[in-house]
Amino acid sequence: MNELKEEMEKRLGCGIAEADDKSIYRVLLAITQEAAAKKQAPDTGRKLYYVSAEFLIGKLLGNNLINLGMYEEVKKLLEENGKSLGKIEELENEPSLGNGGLGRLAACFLDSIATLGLNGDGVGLNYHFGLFHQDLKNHIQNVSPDRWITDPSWEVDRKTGYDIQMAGKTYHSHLYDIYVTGYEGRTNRLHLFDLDSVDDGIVHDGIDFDKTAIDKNLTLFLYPDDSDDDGRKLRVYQEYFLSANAAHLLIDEAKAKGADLAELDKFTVAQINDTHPTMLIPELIRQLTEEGLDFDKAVDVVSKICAYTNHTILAEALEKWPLSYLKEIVPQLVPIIEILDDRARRRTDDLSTAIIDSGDTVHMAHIDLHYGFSVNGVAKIHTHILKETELANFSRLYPDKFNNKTNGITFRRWLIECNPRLTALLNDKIGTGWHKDAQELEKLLAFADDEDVLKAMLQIKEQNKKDLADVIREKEGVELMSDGIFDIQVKRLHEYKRQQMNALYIIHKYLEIKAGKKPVRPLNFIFGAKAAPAYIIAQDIIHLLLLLQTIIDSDPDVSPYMRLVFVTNYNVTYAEKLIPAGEVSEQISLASKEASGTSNMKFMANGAVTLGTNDGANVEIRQLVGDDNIYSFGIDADTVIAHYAKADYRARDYYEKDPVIKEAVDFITGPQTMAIGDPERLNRLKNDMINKDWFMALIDLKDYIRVKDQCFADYEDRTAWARKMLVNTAKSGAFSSDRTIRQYNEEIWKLN
Ligand code: 26Q
Repeated sequence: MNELKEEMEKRLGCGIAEADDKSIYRVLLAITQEAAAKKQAPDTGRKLYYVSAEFLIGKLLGNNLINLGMYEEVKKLLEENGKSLGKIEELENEPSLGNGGLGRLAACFLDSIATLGLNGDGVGLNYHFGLFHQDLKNHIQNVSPDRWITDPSWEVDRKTGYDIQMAGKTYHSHLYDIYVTGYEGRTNRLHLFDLDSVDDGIVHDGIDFDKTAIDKNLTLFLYPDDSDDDGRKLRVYQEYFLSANAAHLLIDEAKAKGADLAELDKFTVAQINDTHPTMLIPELIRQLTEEGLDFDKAVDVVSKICAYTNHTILAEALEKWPLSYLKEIVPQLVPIIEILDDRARRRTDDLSTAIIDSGDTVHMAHIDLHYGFSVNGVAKIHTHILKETELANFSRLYPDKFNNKTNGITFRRWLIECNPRLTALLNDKIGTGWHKDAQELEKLLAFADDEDVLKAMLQIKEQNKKDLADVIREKEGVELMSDGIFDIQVKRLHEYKRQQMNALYIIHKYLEIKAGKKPVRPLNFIFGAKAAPAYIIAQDIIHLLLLLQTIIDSDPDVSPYMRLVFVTNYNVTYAEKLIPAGEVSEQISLASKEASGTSNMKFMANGAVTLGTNDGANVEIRQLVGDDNIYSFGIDADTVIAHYAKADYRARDYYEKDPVIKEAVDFITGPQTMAIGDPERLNRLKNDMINKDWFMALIDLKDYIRVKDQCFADYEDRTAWARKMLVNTAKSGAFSSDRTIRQYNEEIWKLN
């Protein structure tokens, strides 16, 4: 303690009590960086490269202090000097270098790789603007750029880079590293490639910019999911820039270890995170042939190095590029991709597995599937659907490549850091072994009938709810009812995730209250979500939710019994405040559509009870906790898939035949919403629900209402509810990303 105090004061040039928060942040950042640097380990043996277009790492100070074992000491020292570590942490901008689940998963994986002491780095892009900033005015989402890099920065300038050829021009990349600290483990790196000529000044009108000035915009923005056509070529530039830099880096590092490139697989393994870095495969082949390997040998060795993770079965999210784009931007890859296509065609008569189809479209996933040595889904049901349905043609061809790796989360950030109260209780009751072996959380089951522990769990939740209510009062100007239930749905806004179905439930409750049927306890419905700017129906759903917030708030008959708040700019930092306060975790995607979900795991660990469909990792949560400790509803994945196959789902039948459904849907364009909302948006949304409803919200609505009502009723038996909370936390260890990473390593990477 004294040592730390002296060190800080020396750097501050004054006493801690006299220093301002900004200076303290600067000094803590420097001390943390030095401590992290000391824990780097030599690059020996095989090394993993986790190549991803997204790393949603979140703020680093608190997380690094915890992982380096310095958090408590720093916190105490600051407190003694009248300073708050929490306040100082707020000074850091969140690096939002990801859209959602896929990017956050990559960040949890880096934490676990370092914690387990594995030799593995991340490779990504140094976007100047992370995921856009959202604000909500006039019941509409407005977006603005999120400039996150500030001085001081966590980035270490490596003062090195590579020449990358695109569209006949040479671009010189510039590498920055961020240290990745393991929990009581080693320090690895996240390598982020950038381009010096990128110009932040070309952004205008929100997040618009000239999409053709590649030298100025290449690494300017993280691409929002489902973005518009205009940016598609820029996306190809970004993907090649990422892949080519990754290829250079891993070849260079292998050479530095004295590798014979013909045996590169002995030194290197690359995990391709979704199709975004798929060009790594042809580019590695290209670079290896430039290094003197013959083509067949290059194909052979690359096929032993690259493994692919699939994160979605939504057809529209599987990347396909017109061959003409690739001819324009990466002509050097086209002959290679053509040969790869030709060879793949010789392996089978099945034209559906071709890389370049008859319309000259390049199917990126098909490159991974033919030339990767492993293909994994991210939850049992997801992998099953990939094998049996979406990728059945490939699993017949390559049955041994397919494997499942159910996603996980790091308990360091998603329990120790975000929920200190529950952490203290757990440490007290079952020790601290769970920090590194989350399965030890099962020890908590011994307290399932211990009244004191159950009471403590309820009390902690109450306190966390009050904390969240304070945050929401300050940030959103909304007063939640802390004595009521906190029901939370936070995730990207997408039709398949069905925030619109949750909205229909809320309308139904509103109408019940108006008709005199009051809930026994106040209900707080909390939403957080960003919608891709070009995704119109998603914007319409946000509009509806914001209108409902206003309507409920201004209705004195209803507002004493329920509240709705849509929080602004949902991100990792906000999630860390929301998740510890969650009581009902809304995981209501249409069965078969959510590959895994990971917020379901975070809520579970923090003692929320899942209200969910049999989709993604919800299925595994249900198996673990048992039917008494989860609320499941809705049609199953097989039924959904059969409806799509037969094209026999007609939303209108549900709307017309069931007065409860009709009443809720009609409310969307009723007088109350139309008086304050945008008729075009509301009409479009209602028409879509009746005439299309591609994600079948109306099929599941009645069952959802029934089970959600049951869930709220059961909440009244406080002891029984506390036991559900306890079982959820106790069983959540199965979803530690340490477990996931151990499985990746044992079955795919085989690092020594
Ligand atoms: C594609 C083309 C052009 C521009 C953007 C994109 C793009 C960007 C992001 C496509 C997809 C994404 C993100 C996908 C994603 O986050 N998937 C989620 O991955 C999680 C981790 O495996 C799962 O838990 C979620 O179920 C899955 O939705």
